[in-house]
Amino acid sequence: MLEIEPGVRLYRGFFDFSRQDSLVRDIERVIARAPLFTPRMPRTGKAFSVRMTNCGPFGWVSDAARGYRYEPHHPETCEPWPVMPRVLLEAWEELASYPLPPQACLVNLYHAEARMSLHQDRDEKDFEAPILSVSLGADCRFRLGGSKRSDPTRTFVLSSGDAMTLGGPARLRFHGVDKLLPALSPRFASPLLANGERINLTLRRVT
Ligand code: MD6
Ligand code: FE
Repeated sequence: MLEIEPGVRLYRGFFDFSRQDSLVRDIERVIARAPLFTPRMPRTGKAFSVRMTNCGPFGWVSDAARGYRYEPHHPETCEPWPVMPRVLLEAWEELASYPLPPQACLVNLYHAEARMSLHQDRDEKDFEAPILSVSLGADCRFRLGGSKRSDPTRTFVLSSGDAMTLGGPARLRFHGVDKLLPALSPRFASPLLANGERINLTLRRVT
């Protein structure tokens, strides 16, 4: 484990290739039940460049009318989110140091040109629990800032199989994804990752 800064813990290669591959198949099953959707910015309705879905009791959604929030149902199918894959629940038990299980897993699918602008994760009621992030597919340049948007930032690479927790003093730090680095991707059989895409999973406590 590499503690990049207090509360930012990076577990490089936490998932070996065969566990990454089975996790990608788990995510294919999640997407088959809960199709990817394009979230939109509050008020402006500007589309995110990533597509999203969720698994677990709650899912994070966003649209122009009602903004960022957690919902127990998919915004288009109105069905409950699929269950969280067992391997993710086990990773949370091992890495989160938190007595309760995760309540939401946000699935972000990046196409090769997609990005995620600098943000804080603060739609949860519980900031005591960390957020656990898992990366699959293409590498990316991840940007970590401070607790204010204007604070200085630094970047590092996240690769397929890496796990990272943002907790404790780092729980509310700004962060984002500058760009994918598709030349460095491992090969998965999945159509989800056939063209230099990246999947990021973030596990959260919500209530
Ligand atoms: C990403 N990650 O890696 C975006 N949020 O694609 C996040 O937004 C994130 O990595 C909260 C905690 C850890 C993260
Ligand atoms: Fe985030």
